[in-house]
Amino acid sequence: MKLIIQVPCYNEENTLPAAIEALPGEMSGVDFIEYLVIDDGSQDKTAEVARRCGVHHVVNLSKNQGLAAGFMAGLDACLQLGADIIVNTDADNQYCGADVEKLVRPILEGRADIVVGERPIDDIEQFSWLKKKLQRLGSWVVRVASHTNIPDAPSGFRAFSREAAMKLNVVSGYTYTLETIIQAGRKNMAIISVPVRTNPVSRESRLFRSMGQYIKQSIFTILRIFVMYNPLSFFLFLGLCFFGAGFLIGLRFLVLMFAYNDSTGHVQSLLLAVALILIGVQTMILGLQADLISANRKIMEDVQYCVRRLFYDKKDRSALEKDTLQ
Ligand SMILES: Nc1nc2c(ncn2[C@@H]2O[C@H](COP(=O)(O)OP(=O)(O)O)[C@@H](O)[C@H]2O)c(=O)[nH]1
Ligand SMILES: [Mg+2]
Repeated sequence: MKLIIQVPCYNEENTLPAAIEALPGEMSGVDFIEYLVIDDGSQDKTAEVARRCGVHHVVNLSKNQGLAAGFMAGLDACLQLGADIIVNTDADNQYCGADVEKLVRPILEGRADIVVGERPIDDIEQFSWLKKKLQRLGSWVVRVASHTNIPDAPSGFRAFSREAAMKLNVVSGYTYTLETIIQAGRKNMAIISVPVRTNPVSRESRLFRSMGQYIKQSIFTILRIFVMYNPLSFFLFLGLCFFGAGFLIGLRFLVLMFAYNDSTGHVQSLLLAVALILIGVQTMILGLQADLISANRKIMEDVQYCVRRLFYDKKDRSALEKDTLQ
């Protein structure tokens, strides 16, 4: 059983040593623990510091690609290195390294495919009231969209089984945290949450430079996730709103014309009614098209999973074939 703990990094030379130091070196039920750092085009000495701290693998991305791409590059490397379990943690030592075991245990016991660490958000003094509320709102939207009950969706402290890591796929360039939970829920993976401890915040967030940016990104991400994973209901709802408004305005026109014999004027409202009804119908058709695209996406994801299995488990497969032939 091999556990690889991956740490996505962007200019983390100052906090990385403390984060690595806190990680466990051994664990019951695990034969090997290795650390992997993703150096996402850092301008400082992140990679050098990582090696000095005893990190076993460093994935170098020559240009900064953002956290989601860094996370996926890490997963890819861990799978290639034969990890049975992959843990993701932050380089700012935000999460308590000793709690890695709490994340890994349910996977070792076969109770979960993905385990998300739940931070005591209300007790984190450095998080503003607004940030706490936005995190709660984001988590709620993710719970609704994913049909899971993960209380802390933006948490980056999590563990994945090899099988789960092979099924994941992140489209958003900005964050992987919300999208992966939704995929896990939709693909019927066993995803659970365990409470974890956090350390005091050691520096400002690298992901959000200001509250305005945080709000903008959160709303955009949540909206995008909703449209991406529920296109039919989203566009049908939107289309029905337009259609309903057009219908009511059109009805008013007809009532005025037939019940009150008022056929003068009201051309503007008739035009508005027709335009709204047309927009409504078009939007609903868009929903059907988006639904077809999302069905295609599911097929593509299945194909991608098969390709990954063939690619990553080639060695296991040839061993298996040898066994069967003998
Ligand atoms: N690969 C990659 N990782 C990043 C980037 N920006 C931040 N990170 C890493 O993502 C993790 C979370 O960042 P952090 O600033 O602590 O965000 P917060 O905890 O959500 O406020 C840390 O390990 C960062 O080094 C980036 O552009 N690329
Ligand atoms: Mg952090």
